[in-house]
Amino acid sequence: MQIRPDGTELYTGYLSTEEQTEILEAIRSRTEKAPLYTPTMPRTGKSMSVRMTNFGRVGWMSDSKGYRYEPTHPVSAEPWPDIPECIMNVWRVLLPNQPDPDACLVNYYAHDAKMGLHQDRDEQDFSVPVLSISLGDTALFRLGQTKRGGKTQSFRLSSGDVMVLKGADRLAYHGIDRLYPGTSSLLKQGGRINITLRKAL
Ligand code: MD6
Ligand code: FE
Repeated sequence: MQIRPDGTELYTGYLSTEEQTEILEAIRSRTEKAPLYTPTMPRTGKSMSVRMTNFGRVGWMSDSKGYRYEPTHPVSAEPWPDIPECIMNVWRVLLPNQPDPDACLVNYYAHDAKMGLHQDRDEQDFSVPVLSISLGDTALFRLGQTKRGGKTQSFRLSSGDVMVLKGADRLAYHGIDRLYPGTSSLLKQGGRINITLRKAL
C-alpha cells in the first residue's frame, strides 16, 4: 500500500508466520554473540528505552559521542555478525534495483518502550531507501514531514509488516508512540522487534 505518493510504502502482512519465525531464529542465533545493549543519547547521556544490536559490515550507534556507524559491537568490541540471508532476501525482492544493504539495525521494544521522532540521516546516500520489518506486538508508528513540526499521520505496524521509506519520505521524521501489548504471540516474552536495513556507506 502506498502511504504517500513517491514516498512511504507499507506491505501489510508481507511475511508469513513461517518467514517471521525463520527471521526470529536467525536473529536469536546472532544475538548470542552480539547481545542487545541499551544505547544512550548524545547530548543528555540518558538511556534509550529500546535495546539494540546490529548485523552487517557496520552498525548504527548512539552514545555520548553522537550518532554514527561503527564496524564493531560497543560492548564486545567484536565485528557485527553477518546479515541473515532471509532478511537480505526481503530487500532484494522489494528493492531489486538498489545496492545490497550493509547495515541491519535490530531494535527490541519491551511493552513500555517507544522511540521519539527522528530522521534517519547518518547514511552517505539518501537516494537509497530504508526498509523496515516488524515482528511481535503491534506498534503505533508516526510519520511526519522532512521538517520538524510538520503535520504527522499515524498507522499501526504489526508482525510481518514491511515498510519502505523512500523518495520524498526518505528524510521524513518518524517514531514509535506506543506498543499494543499482547497483540502477537510470535515473541513468547512479548514486545516487538524492528529490523531496519540500510546502505550506510
Ligand atoms: C520502528 N523505525 O519501527 C522504528 N527508520 O521501531 C524506524 O526508525 C525506521 O521503521 C527508518 C525507516 C523505517 C523505520
Ligand atoms: Fe528511523
